[in-house]
Amino acid sequence: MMTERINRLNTIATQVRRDVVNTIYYAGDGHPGPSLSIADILTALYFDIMRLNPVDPGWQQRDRFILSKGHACPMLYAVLARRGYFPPVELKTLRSLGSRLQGHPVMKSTPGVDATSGSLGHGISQGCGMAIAANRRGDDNLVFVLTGDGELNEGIVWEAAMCVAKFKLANVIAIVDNNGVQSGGTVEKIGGLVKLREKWEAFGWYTVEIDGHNMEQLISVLDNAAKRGRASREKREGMSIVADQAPPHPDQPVVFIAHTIKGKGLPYMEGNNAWHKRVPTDEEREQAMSILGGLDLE
Ligand SMILES: Cc1ncc(C[n+]2csc(CCOP(=O)(O)OP(=O)(O)O)c2C)c(N)n1
Repeated sequence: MMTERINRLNTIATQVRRDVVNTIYYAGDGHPGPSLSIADILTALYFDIMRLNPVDPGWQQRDRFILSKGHACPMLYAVLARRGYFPPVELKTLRSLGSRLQGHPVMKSTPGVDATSGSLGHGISQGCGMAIAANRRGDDNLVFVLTGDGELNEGIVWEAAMCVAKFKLANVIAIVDNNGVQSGGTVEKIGGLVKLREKWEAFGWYTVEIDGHNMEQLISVLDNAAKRGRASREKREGMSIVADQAPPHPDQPVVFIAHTIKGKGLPYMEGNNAWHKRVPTDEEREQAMSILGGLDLE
């Protein structure tokens, strides 16, 4: 049963990787490396973990997802299309005038997009507001926020992280796409971002390091975090996230530091930052198709 579930999700992750290559190829612009980095995380969320209704994207009880590193939206669009929010063929319109699929996510344009992003740094802050609103309404929906690691150079991230912990927003689940690289080089060299785990812990968050490409691990920890996030404070007591770590305090928000590889899935892109923002040539696209298989955008 578990194997079937993992195999199904891994097949979808491969399909959406293929979609991203095609989408950026047709658009003639976009960010393939940052998108492939988050394929497995988004597949786990949208096809297994989140409470959603693609037929009614504005459903109030839905879980929210904020792609704080908005430049990776080709992957968000691919996942939304395959999940049924709009036809996959529409992915071909990425970045064209009048398209619902702009180069960075726009919540009022695209069905399924919960937050406008692109200017880095704002996702945790947006999530903080959405989580407070859910609590005030008495809803048990969750707010997932995915940030880049280079993005954590933005000061507002830490101000917002402090607020989420202060307001005891256990309904926020953050994931850091910790691929170690940003547009201009390594994250450590550019912003001096070190001791990430200790930083989040110091800001009051329960911090778990995971392999962001291991589907089995992803769904296990995200499932635990989601069940905990929906539970009452009383029931959260003692609910654990991973076997080898003590459970969080019932008031703590959870952050996953997901170790990932930029460009994951295509060996010629993996760890090569030239693919931060670049369009595949005809040959490179063909090569990607032969590695990833699956369906075209139609
Ligand atoms: C406020 C702001 N500053 C700069 C940029 C330009 N920018 C786009 S992507 C990027 C790098 C982001 O790095 P990271 O968060 O590690 O994401 P990844 O490259 O892994 O996708 C930068 C600086 C931006 N979009 N917003």
